[in-house]
Amino acid sequence: MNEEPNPSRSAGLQDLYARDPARAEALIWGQKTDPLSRRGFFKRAGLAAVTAALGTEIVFWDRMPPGLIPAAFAQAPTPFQIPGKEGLVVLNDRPVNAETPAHFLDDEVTPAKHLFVRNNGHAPLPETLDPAKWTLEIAGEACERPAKFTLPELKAKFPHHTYRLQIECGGNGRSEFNPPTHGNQWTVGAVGCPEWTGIRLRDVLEHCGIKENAVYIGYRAADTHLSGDPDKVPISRGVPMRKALEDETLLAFAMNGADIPLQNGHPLRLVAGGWPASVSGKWLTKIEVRDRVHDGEKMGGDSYKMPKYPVAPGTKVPEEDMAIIESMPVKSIVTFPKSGTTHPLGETFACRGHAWAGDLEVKEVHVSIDFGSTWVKTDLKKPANRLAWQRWNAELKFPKKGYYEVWVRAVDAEGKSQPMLVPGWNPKGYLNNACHRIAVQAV
Ligand SMILES: Nc1nc2c(c(=O)[nH]1)N[C@H]1C(S)=C(S)[C@@H](COP(=O)(O)O)O[C@H]1N2
Ligand SMILES: [Mo]
Repeated sequence: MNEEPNPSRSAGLQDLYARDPARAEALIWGQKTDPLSRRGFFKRAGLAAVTAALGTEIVFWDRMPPGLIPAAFAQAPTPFQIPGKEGLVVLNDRPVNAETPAHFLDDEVTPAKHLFVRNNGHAPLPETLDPAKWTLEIAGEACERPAKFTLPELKAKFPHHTYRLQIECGGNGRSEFNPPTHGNQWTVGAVGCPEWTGIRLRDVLEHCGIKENAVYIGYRAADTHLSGDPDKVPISRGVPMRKALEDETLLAFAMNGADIPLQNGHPLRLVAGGWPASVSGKWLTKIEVRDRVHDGEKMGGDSYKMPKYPVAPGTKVPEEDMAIIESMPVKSIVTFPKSGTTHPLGETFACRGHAWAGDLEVKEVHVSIDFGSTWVKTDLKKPANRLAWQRWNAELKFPKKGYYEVWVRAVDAEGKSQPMLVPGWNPKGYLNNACHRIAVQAV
């Protein structure tokens, strides 16, 4: 960052800027900086940059409330961009939540720039994420020999594995529930399938010894609570031992052959594909082997839980009637063409997308151009490996000029298929796996 000396700053503060910019920013803005929220952007950009952007001095800058976005920027013509990301739709900047429009998910392996971001708190400051110094602690009541490793030690000690693993936020699709439920109003894009490289969680846990009474693992991470309270953590979830010990459950240190993007958990994250992505802890510092169901933040209440029985929309469900979400339901998406396209009537209409089904494989994918009256089976590829999403392709003909919708519906290996409309309402708006559809005009 190019920090021009700013005469409006006191000499002491300028000195601190030179030595410890994050601390200086924190002093100015009154809280830990978050490099990627829009507010954080201004914080890190520094007063000089904000002033330059405004084109005029902020006269009472030292009295600005922490985190205030100058009102001049409220109608900013250029939408907020997360560094390293492209084309994402930002739903929230505190914490940062951004989803990927369907047509940007067309690649078989989701590129780093197009992987969604779901933060529950403030991401750690980039300068604290040094892979050479990063440590991971293995502990918990059900761990035989608790230990602490540096990331270079982990990389040297355990075999590396690479898998394409699909991660999807449990709340993906939430925006369609009625009555609306609290949380990010995701449409379809809180999902992706990058290629992850790391070591098996199993290898490390077995090295440290798993006691017989182990039932769950829980993760701890380096991000901080939105309130700034150091005693609170934004999220600490986990999975039962059977998922923790699967071949594909990775402590990942690379994504698509490069460092994991900052916002996606660099330098180390857990990846447990096919389950709500909230179990895939980013900026991982510790794994606890628990003798009980992990009781970290967002494991309790109705977080990432579904009613054990169908409930009428709007029902308040008692906590004991809620069950933790495990494998995600079958789902599919049209990634090409982009919704709203026009197509010459006489020509074959080629479309494609992906399908996934939690821990299961997808057996069939069908498309419909008549609002679900008739369905055509698509050409569906095998997954690159277990827990990767699968490519489907279809070629269609439109009978005459006019407006069409292409609907897609997948069926999992156990014969379960996606609902055409929004499935069972639930208090937190999870697991909407309704058919995706795109609009096409035949001309
Ligand atoms: N440490 C930490 N890990 C986390 C989160 C978080 O806020 N902090 N969010 C979780 C949730 S709810 C989701 S959906 C995924 C999102 O992963 P991504 O941001 O890499 O797409 O990360 C999970 N892991
Ligand atoms: Mo999530």
